[in-house]
Amino acid sequence: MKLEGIELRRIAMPLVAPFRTSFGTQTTKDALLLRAVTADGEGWGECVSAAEPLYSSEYTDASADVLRRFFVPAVREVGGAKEVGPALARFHGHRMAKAALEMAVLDAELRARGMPLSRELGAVRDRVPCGVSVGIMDSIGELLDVVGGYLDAGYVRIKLKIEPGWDVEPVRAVRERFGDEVLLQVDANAAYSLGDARRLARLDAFDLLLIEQPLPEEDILGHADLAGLVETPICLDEAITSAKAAADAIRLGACRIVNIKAGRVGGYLEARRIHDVCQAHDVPVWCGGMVETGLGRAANVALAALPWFTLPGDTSGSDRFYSTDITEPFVLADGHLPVPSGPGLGVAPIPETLEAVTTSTEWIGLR
Ligand code: OSB
Ligand code: MG
Repeated sequence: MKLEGIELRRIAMPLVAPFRTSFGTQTTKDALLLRAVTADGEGWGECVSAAEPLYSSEYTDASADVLRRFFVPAVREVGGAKEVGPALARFHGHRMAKAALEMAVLDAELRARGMPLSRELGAVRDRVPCGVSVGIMDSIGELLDVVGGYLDAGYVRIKLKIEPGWDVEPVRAVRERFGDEVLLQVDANAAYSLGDARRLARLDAFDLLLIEQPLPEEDILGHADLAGLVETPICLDEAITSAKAAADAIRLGACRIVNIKAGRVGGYLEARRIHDVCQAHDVPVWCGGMVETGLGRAANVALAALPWFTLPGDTSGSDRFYSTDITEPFVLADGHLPVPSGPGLGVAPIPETLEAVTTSTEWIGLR
């Protein structure tokens, strides 16, 4: 495989409804797509960084900048996706940009080989059960309406975003309305401190699957301490930046469950290594989401089909966020999404739809 160049493409897509988390409210998706062009065809990557550095230190303009200045030139000679990570290893951070570049090269390579991403990663399922991430609402009544709609749509697991002041009461209300059978979990996006342990322990009464990332990204030991103060399993998201970070967090007792997001950890190949590390330690994993378009969604569904993804992921249907996706939409059937079976991602942007949401393009030639 020889890379001829990478196209960077910025797109803007409205969300069907504002998505509020403890770190902010998102109303549009301002995304960066990569198109890897090779002599044998092309491949697509999606960078999951957001417009502002609120979830992590990365943000879209910075991802585009580091790609054009450093990462794309550094992969000029790579012969395949496996070489992308090593070629970028000397550069610190910017894992979302690294992941997007690796994804584009991987898609191009697999398409050329006629190999589906799911099979390349080691998937064992042809469909995956789907959960949905539910934002913070203005009222409990509104929350119950939204959760009821998702349950009617077939979602098999509900994740409630929480923050101080929006935690015990919404969880109680959802349990009271929809019953104890619903698989339910919460995600704090680092909004708490160890001093909130007694508050978080009140969630133990509601039989939650997990509490996701209650404390700041760097606070591994804090999570280990918190794990001794609450019964609900702690799951880490932001803190798990690599397979090594996952192994360390597990050894320190900071988490009993891991959320795997390929973008956060530098790519789908590192995501698979985290899957393997967690399986070796008997720590369940599930596939997180970053409000992806159909491109990232396709790759997430492929990843979620690996054997140790034993909990439903944030692999919701396209219509969770978008009225029109840039690929054929992912549509829930009986609470599941089908794993694409075509080569590479198995999906590609629909040219007219992509054009309609594109705000700029830039070609970085390598020959
Ligand atoms: O913490 O899991 C998170 C979305 C954006 C940034 C961070 C997170 C999320 C989600 C998942 O909750 C949303 C999705 O389904 O893509
Ligand atoms: Mg999270």
